[in-house]
Amino acid sequence: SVAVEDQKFCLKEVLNTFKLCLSENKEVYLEHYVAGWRGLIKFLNSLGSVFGFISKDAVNKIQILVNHMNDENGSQYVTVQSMVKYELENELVDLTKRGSHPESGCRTLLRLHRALRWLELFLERLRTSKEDSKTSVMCAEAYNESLSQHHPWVVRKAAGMAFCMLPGRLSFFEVMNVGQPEQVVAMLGEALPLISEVYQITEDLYAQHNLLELP
Ligand code: 1Q0
Repeated sequence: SVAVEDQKFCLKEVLNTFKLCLSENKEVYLEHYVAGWRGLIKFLNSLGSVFGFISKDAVNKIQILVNHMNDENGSQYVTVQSMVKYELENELVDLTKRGSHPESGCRTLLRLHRALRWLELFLERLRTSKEDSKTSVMCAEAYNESLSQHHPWVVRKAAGMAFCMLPGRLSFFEVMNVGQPEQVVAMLGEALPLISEVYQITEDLYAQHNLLELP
């Protein structure tokens, strides 16, 4: 039925949300950014409960952003650019150490932004992988090159153990629900430039405002 189909992860769907993320003047819409992550979390959840601690944190971060979007100042949370401007101008961000704004949009989005770099690296590896490539290795390499630098030892350890539980390349491709491996590779080739662009625009914005190390 339609309802069941809706529950199923579909890479194309995620691709579409990342397409919607960028406005004409290259601002990042929070609504679609969040929707993109929702789709990815759906995928993660379908891989099993060992990834629960990861999806739980991601869901929590998304919820913080959605709450900002829904509260009375929601109109300031339309794009990442407007969010950054609003929170900085109104001193709603803890800049050097954790204080009275532990759930600022800026620090919360930064965590997802760093994870987006992991995703970019991982998907690029998947795209260029060979039949005998191991998803766990590709995932760990991508993680070590990006997100792991922001995680304490215990988290790195737990993440490393979870990666070992990833399904093999072919079943991984099947869960993406796109079709034959060649089609998955083609779609990844289409998705990656979009994800990279969203990442780079956010990265530049955060760098420009000195927000890349928010506590
Ligand atoms: C497929 C395997 C997924 C592996 C995801 C790699 C990320 C590992 C991260 C593990 C850490 C999670 C525990 C919590 C960490 C927090 O301390 C940390 C910092 O936040 P804070 O508030 O303490 O300062 N949080 C984070 O770093 C955010 C991590 C968010 C990770 C979101 C991952 C969503 C995964 C999506 C799966 C995508 C599958 C890719 C293939 C799909 C094809 C398009």
